[in-house]
Amino acid sequence: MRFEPDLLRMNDGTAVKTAAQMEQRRQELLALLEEHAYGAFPAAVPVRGTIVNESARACSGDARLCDIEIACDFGKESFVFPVKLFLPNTNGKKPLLVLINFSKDPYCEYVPVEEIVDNGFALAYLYYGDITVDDGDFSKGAARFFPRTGSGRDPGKIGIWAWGVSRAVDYLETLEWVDEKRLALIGHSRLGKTALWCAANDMRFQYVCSNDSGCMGAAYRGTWHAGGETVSSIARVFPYWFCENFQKYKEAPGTAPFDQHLLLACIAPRKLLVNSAALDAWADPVSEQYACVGASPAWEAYGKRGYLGSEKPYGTDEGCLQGDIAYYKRRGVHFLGRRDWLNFMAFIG
Ligand code: GTR
Repeated sequence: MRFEPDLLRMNDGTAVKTAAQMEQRRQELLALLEEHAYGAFPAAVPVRGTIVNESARACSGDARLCDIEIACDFGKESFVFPVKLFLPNTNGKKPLLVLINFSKDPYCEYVPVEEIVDNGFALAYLYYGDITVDDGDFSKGAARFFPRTGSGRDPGKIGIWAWGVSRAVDYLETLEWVDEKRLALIGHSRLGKTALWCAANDMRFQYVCSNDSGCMGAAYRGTWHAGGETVSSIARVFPYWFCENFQKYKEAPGTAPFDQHLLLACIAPRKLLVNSAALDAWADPVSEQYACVGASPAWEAYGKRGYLGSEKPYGTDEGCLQGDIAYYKRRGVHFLGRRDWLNFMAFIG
């Protein structure tokens, strides 16, 4: 199968053959996605983290729950947002799962906190609304620190949520128990799109798990299936998730100079798991699988294993967790559930 645009062709036409060339190509892809889709990734600022509250009772006493405030320094003003950290009472380095989620409360239907802790993982929990609101208002939360310039490439909300995740990691990565080789980012749906864009830019994440991220997440548009979300629809309904330039593709989606295998390729050479749900036609599971096939050459160019799964669409509760880019289709609907987490934890190991 041929994937367009050609991942392994540099802007000047040179074929990518080496890891060094792939790294250069990765920079071109990030620039392309900034310009046409997500907007410029907002710059880092100095960050301070403070534990403001601590409980030893989390998960029946198997974990400490730390309420952390992340203060981002914008000169005269700071932007402060909370992170909740579940830290298992085990010795030594621990893998850290960073989750950006929809609920203020981590004890919600999407997060099996006890099971995560029982498996030895620490969990850093961010509520996306604490970074900025999910609408077209750019005067609230972190968004107000990134004034709109009218350049067409001002970050959309996905870019601003992603920036918040990276600022939390500025603090979290300083904690001495963090196993930086197993620092992972997880997001579901629009926050799966956010996780992909964040990790594409933030090389500290060694693992990324996108769950049901769909259109403008992990779904390759060149293989769109009936019932799936389209660029025209997402640009119309959620214009503020993206930069203004993205609006050009609302009427002419076929002219967009990028597709989602290029976003996945920006995660290489690190490890990526694309998780889908069989009954989630809107996120187009089959096209999510194809995007993994299409992105695989980026891993291979880095000398990694790439995608080792099937090219034929998987059935329900099937996939391949081997390889550095993995895909799995679980049974059920659009949801971030226990079985998704079991996959993430098996993948990260
Ligand atoms: C839908 C949107 C999808 C997906 C989802 C979600 O309405 O069309 O792209 O992001 O929301 O985030 O739950």
